[in-house]
Amino acid sequence: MADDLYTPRPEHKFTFGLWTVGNRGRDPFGEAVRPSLSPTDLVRLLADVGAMGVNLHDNDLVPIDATPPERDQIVGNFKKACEEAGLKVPMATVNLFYDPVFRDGAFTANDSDVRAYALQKTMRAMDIGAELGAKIFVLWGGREGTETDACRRPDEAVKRFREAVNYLCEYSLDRGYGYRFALEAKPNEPRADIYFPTTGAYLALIETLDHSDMVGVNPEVAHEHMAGLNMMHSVAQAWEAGKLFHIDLNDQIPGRYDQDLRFGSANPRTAFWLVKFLEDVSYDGSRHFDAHAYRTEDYEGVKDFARGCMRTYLILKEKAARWNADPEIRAMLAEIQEKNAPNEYAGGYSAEGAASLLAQSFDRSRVASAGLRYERLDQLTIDILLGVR
Ligand code: GLT
Ligand code: MN
Ligand code: MN
Repeated sequence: MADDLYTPRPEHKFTFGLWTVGNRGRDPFGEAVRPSLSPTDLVRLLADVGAMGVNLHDNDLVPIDATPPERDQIVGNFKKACEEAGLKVPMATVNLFYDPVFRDGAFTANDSDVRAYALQKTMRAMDIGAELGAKIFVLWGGREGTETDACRRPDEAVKRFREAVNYLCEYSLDRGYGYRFALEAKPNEPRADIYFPTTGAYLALIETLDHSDMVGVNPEVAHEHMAGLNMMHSVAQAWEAGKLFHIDLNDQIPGRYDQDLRFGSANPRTAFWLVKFLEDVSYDGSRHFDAHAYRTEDYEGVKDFARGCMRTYLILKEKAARWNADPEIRAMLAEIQEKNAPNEYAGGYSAEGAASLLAQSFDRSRVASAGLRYERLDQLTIDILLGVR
């Protein structure tokens, strides 16, 4: 029974990027440690471990210099491999960071030819995604930033980025692709500073777009942690705004380089609150893992890594159900709820309500005298997480 609970099934909507299980372990100080696997081999690997889908950048699949006939053949073969393996392609994205042409950014670069090329490359990536059935298009502006702010004013970068996203929304509408765009923030790395460093920054931008309904966010655990933030809080704000279009699950020790660790492996407690939130609100998008295996692993280890991401998610999902059903926790939550009775300002502002609120006297010392018992509540959480409850 327990094992069955932790077995990934298509309805769990677990997905991985081609670049994640295909990561060869190269880092700034060392060469690749794993041989390169073809995209179709990676699709078979993902089917093997029980994923529902695979996501990709344009150049994870089609080399940047491929001719149109080569591109058609590669995409056709990949589509067939996904169908045979029973894998979906729910999300596509574009690589606007690897090629030297993007060294000063893509949509925000100072050279207008670079900006035009970035748009063209993105439109072609959208064509590939649409052909494979993707409905979510992620934009991660990894190079949209600076080492020196002498090169441009950040407000100019904001304007350029907005113009690009507006253009891409029109392209999707024009082609009838039905995409929803998910903007992914990161505070730094590979640039010293990246524009729109947090999910909150993108949420503010989205409201200024021509087609704001088509654009949401793709928060990543590691990126919010790199900014010292609480991932679940960012996700909850996006959710409340109707903007949680996609999510990148992984892990990260704060204050380090971009680690992209196996989901839940560094901070299982914060991962628990995140999983509990996603399950409590019935988030129905992909649970996408944007992480990679340790450099110590071969492809068996890559499978261990991928299985581990999904297993940890399912364990935490089961712990969340246990937490929600726990009688002592429920009683404590009911007590918290009792204090949440409607009062003078609950129905919104009125002159009479304001007058009555201004006239009210509050017994501050009585309110502040009783302990709130959050220590006990948190320890019950820890007991559940550590498996003694
Ligand atoms: C890159 C980055 C990720 C982004 C990917 C999408 S690529 O690996 O580190 O966080 O989600 O472009
Ligand atoms: Mn990352
Ligand atoms: Mn990511």
